[in-house]
Amino acid sequence: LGVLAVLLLIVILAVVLGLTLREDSNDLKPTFLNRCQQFQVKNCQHAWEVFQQAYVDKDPCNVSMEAYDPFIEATSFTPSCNRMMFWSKTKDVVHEFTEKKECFQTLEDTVLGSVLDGLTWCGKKGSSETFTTGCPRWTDCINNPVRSFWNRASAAFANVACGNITAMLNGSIATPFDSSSIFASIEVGNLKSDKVNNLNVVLVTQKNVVSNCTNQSFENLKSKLAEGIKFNCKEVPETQIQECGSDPEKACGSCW
Ligand code: AVW
Repeated sequence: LGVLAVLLLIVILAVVLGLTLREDSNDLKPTFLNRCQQFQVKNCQHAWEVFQQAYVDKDPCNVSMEAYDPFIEATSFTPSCNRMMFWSKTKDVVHEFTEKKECFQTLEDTVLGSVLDGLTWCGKKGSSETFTTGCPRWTDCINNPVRSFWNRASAAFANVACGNITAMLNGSIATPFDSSSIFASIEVGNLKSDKVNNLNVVLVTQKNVVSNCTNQSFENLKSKLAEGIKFNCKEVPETQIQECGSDPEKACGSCW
């Protein structure tokens, strides 16, 4: 009887472990739903189904930005004017800051960006499943499901931007406004002059300053901005941003 009990225990452990591993290898749906439920969204299950329709049963190198239109509509968000934060090549510093201080909101802090931040997914022709491994990487092909999603979501975020908006760019690289980035190729061109007054660039500098606000790439930025949107730029040390984020006494407007 003792041996039987031990065998039974082993079988149960194996089944539990197997199920856990299975969920780990394909965990997009639970992650999506968990993150979605952190926001006041009425129907996250519906959002998941609309999202999936963009890429399931499709060649993973042939998913267009437009395929996500129904999902973008289903998760429509109200923009917080004067608080919208864009970024390029500053992912860590910007999110560390917006997580600590509620002053600004990036796309990844909204439900639309939050549910998919850091994840990889794709479909396959002839299958109704979502895969999280074996998917094309960012540059493997242009029309991959992840890249098309971020392009589409970024266009939507920029389209509704309003008031004074901020962009954290990287002063430790030679071209802070890089024309191949999403910020340069999608977001700036989608800003509407009847809604956006100012674009305030915060150029994040480290000990080794490579670029300042007179950088040539900002001429390119200004030429891409719709007429009527004013451009400002300020060089701000990364340490100052980190300190301001950690100091609860410091008001949002006085960080830089
Ligand atoms: P970024 P963006 N391989 O820092 O302006 C893999 O250049 O483009 O900023 N992943 C990549 C690659 C690549 N070659 N290029 C970009 N990525 C992914 C949405 C990667 O996850 C917000 F609203 C990287 O961390 C911002 O204003 C991320 O794209 C704007 O778009 C950002 O690349 C930031 O896009």
